[in-house]
This record gives sequence, structure tokens and C-alpha cells, in this order.
Amino acid sequence: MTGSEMGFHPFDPESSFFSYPTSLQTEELAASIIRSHKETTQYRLEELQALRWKVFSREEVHIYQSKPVDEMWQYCAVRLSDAVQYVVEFAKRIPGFRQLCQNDQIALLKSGSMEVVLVRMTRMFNTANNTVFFDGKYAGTELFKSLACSDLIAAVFEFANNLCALRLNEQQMAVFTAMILINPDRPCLEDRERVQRVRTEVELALRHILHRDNQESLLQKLYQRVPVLRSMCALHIEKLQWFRQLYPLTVHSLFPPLYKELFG
Ligand code: CLR
Repeated sequence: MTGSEMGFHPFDPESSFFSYPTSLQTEELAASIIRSHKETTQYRLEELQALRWKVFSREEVHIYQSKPVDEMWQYCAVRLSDAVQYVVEFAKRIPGFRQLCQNDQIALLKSGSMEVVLVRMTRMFNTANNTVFFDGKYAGTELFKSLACSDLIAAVFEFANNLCALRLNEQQMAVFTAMILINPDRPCLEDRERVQRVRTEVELALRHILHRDNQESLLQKLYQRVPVLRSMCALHIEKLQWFRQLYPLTVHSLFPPLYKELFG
């Protein structure tokens, strides 16, 4: 068998043995993940761009700042759960995810869904004035004052700023977020090998997309953000535990069930 019969074309950089194998499967997987992402984002990019001029006024910010801690937490927990719901839907549409046992699907969502929300948040982040699209308008860190977790808010905004600098396109973000979800190193997995097999394919899809975009150098920069994501999510859980000690009944009866199931 010659090289070209094996699908190797020496003059076609796409099929070089020494770069990334662009099997039809890898390409199809990438396309499928991109479609799933498009179908499950809360807002389209054009909508978000068009709304950039809508910023909360001083008076409106003051209203959020004057809310009691528990009320603001409950409110944000609901907003956050909405965003998480879309990520759950995205996960279900990643080829291979639904074939994992239910325990592992939940374990992956418990540790990964918040990370994906935070990556997706960069789509709704305006670096020009450090604001994020929240509750219908763009909001700065000060709006979240009454949550009493300024360190977490500051970390989340700083992360968004840094990730925005990488200027990921929608396709790159789609496959990167799939890779965050399909992670064999998460706690409490029953069938790690199976998750690892799906992960290897998603990783190839990401390399393929970056290769196609001529942006292979992004890969390392993306991997560098992963520990930052982890520490923010750990901080989120820590804050929730603190809040639950102060307001157990609010969490018990007013927080969304999805939020409690994944983070509580
Ligand atoms: C994420 C993208 C969503 C819209 C949205 C709603 C709520 C925001 C969230 C984004 C980002 C994270 C956020 C959250 C409200 C509070 C939370 C700013 C922008 C911070 C990290 C505080 C966490 C503690 C809460 C659970 C109270 O489409």
C-alpha cells in the first residue's frame, strides 16, 4: 500500500503524518461539537454585541447593592442555574457523553459545568469597560457588592479579561469547553478509561480546529487557564458553604434544585 492509499498526501499539509491526523471522524466530531455549542448558547454573539451600550445606571447598581445578602445570593444562584442549564444541554449533545453511565455524567457536570459557564462568560464580557451581561444589561464588579465575595468576583472578572485577550472564535470555544467537560481526572468517576477515550477524541478535534485556523500556539495558552478555572470553582464552593452556614433555610428552600444538585 502506498502512502496516498492510506490517506497520506505528502503535499497536503492537512494529511501529513507528522502533524495532526484529520480523519473524517475527527472533523465530524469537531463539527458536531460546534453545532451543539451553537444550539445551546443562551445568547447569540450578535445579540450580545448589539446590547453593549446597555449598561446599568448608578441608580440601578445601587438597587442591587442595597439588596440583603441572602436575597442577592438567591437571585444570582437563579441566574447562574439558568446558565448552567444550557451547559448541561451542551454536554448531553457532545458525542460520547450520553453513552457514559449516569453517575459519570453527573460527576463530570458537578466539577465541570461551572468552569464552562465561566469560559462562556467571556462571550458576554466587555473588556472596554470591564462589564458582563447580567440580568439584561452590562454590569461591573461593584454591582455584586452585596454578595460579600469580592475576591471571587474579582477573580472571575480578571479571568474573563485574560481569556478575552486570546480572542477565541466560537468554534474554538465550543471544542475547548467540550474538553473541559470530558475530563478523566475528575473525582468520583466509575469508568475513567471510557472518559479518557472520549477525551482523546475531543483533544484531537481541538488540535484539528486550531491547526485549521493556523493558531496551534493557542493550545498551550488554553491549557494554562485550566488551573485558574479550578481555583475559581473551588472558591465558589467555599463561598457557598460559608453562605449555607449563615442562611441554611434560604439554600434549602429557595435555591434552584439544579444548583443544589451540582454544587450543594
Ligand atoms: C455567566 C454567564 C451567564 C450570565 C451570568 C449570570 C450570573 C453570573 C454569571 C454569568 C457569572 C458568575 C457570576 C454570576 C452571578 C454571581 C456569579 C458573576 C455572567 C459570581 C461568580 C458569584 C458566585 C456566587 C453566587 C452563586 C451567588 O450567561
